[in-house]
Amino acid sequence: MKKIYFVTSNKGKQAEAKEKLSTIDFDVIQHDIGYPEIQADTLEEVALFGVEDIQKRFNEPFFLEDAGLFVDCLKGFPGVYSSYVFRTIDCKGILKLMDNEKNRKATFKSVIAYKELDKKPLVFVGECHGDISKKELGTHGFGFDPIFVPSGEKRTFAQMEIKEKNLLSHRGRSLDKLADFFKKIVHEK
Ligand code: ITT
Repeated sequence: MKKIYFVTSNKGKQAEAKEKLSTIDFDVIQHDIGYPEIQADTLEEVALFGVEDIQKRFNEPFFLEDAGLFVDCLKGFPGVYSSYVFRTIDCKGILKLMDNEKNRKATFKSVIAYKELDKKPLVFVGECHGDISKKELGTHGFGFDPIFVPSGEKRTFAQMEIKEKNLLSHRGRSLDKLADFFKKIVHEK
C-alpha cells in the first residue's frame, strides 16, 4: 500500500480521504502540522498559500484541502469564511439566518492542492449542489453535514455513512480526481 500525507486538523475529512483512497490502495496518513488560512476571495488561493507554507517545513508528497459552503440566498456566505462561521454561529446560526427563506439552494466546494518536492502544486476541485434543510438532522460526519441535503436525496450528509457521502460529496469528487491522477502516475512508472 502506498502512503500519502493529508495535512489537516479535521478527523472527519481524514476519514473520508482514507475511505476514498483505500479503493486505489493508498493509505492516507493525517499530518496535523497546521498552516495559516489567509483571508482571500477563493478557496484556491487559501489552499495554494497553505501549500507554500507547508513545503518550507515538510519534504514528503502531501495534499491539503480547503472547503466551504456557499448558500445562494446569503450571496455565497459563509463560503471562504466557513471555518470561522462554523466555530462561531454553527449550523444553528445558518438556519436562523435562513428563517422563512424559500430559496434554500447551496453548494459545497472542495479544493485539494497536491504537492511534490520541486514540482508545481496540482489543484483538484469538486462541487456538490443541494439544499439547506429546515432543521439539523443526523449524527454522522462533521461541520455543516446535519443541514445539507445533496440534490436528488432526502437525507442530510449527517444521515449517511462515509462511503455514501463520498459518492455524492464535493470532497468525494475532488478525491476522485486526485485518485485518477495517482492511478495515472502508478501506471506510467
Ligand atoms: P483543515 O485543518 O483541513 O483546514 P477545517 O475543519 O478547518 O480543517 P476547512 O477550513 O476546509 O476545514 O473547512 C471549513 C469549514 O467548512 C469546516 O470547519 C467545516 O465546518 C465545513 N465543512 C467543510 N467540509 C465539510 C463537509 O464535507 N461537511 C460539512 N461541513 C464541511
